[in-house]
Amino acid sequence: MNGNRLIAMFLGITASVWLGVACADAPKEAPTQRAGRGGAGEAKPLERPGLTYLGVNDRGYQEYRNDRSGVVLIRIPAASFRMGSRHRGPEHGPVHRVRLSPYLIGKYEVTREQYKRFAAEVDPYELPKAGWWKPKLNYPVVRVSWFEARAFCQWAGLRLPTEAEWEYAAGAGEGRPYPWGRSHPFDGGKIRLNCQVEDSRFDGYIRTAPVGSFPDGVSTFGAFNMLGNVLEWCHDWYGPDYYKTSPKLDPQGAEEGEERICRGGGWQHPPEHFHLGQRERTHPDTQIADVGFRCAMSE
Ligand SMILES: [Ca+2]
Repeated sequence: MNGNRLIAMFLGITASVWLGVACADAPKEAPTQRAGRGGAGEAKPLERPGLTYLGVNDRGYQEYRNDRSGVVLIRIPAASFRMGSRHRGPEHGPVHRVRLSPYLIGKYEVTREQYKRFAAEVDPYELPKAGWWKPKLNYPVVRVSWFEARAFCQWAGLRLPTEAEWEYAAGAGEGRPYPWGRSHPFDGGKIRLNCQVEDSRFDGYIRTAPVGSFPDGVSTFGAFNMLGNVLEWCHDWYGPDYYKTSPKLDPQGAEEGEERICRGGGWQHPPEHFHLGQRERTHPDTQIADVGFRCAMSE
């Protein structure tokens, strides 16, 4: 399976340093670097046909339901952050500043139930067989190509996230290796992601896990399974030098290419594989057992 997949991994830490300048009249509080935290929760809710406002989540961000698909979306404020990794080879850098317009991103990976709803309405799509095991409908859909993932999103009135949107939704631009912070995925007796270890039942699941599993691994914005469970297709073509030339505002990926970006690592990867700066890529026709997707939309 790994033979037909070209994977680039990058482990590294994107350190961003905030420099404050003290002066006599300045407030004593340490400035926060948690970009946008709570900001979306206080904003006036969006009013869009087919989008139902669900309220503010426990992280302070607004959530919505896409009525056609049932996909739950988190509203992410406009942001400026440092994207990429400086420690894992030239393809994954340079670390560069990116600005994002406000957007919404799936709280969970798209489920088999949601994909089944799409496949029932749109020919010629079918709910893929998971393969040698039979996950329930609340598990992430896998074995879907980039084209199938895009077709689902278009049916729902949504789209795939860009790589930049994915990275910011996962890490909030805080320069840390994991959505939850800096602790190793298994520190403190917790298991924060679904991955592959020698004892395949260690994290409770031999293969994929239901979406919304591993609540200790949730992101700043309240998104689940950004790392682990299934890799997630992004919109972008992969280009080895793209980070050197990408536009600062809302980068969309290379103009052309042979592989599409997917992010976040999957259940077949070992714990040391996971890092928010890690990029992976594969041919858009690929249908494999650890690649799924989540949706996004522009605000
Ligand atoms: Ca995932």
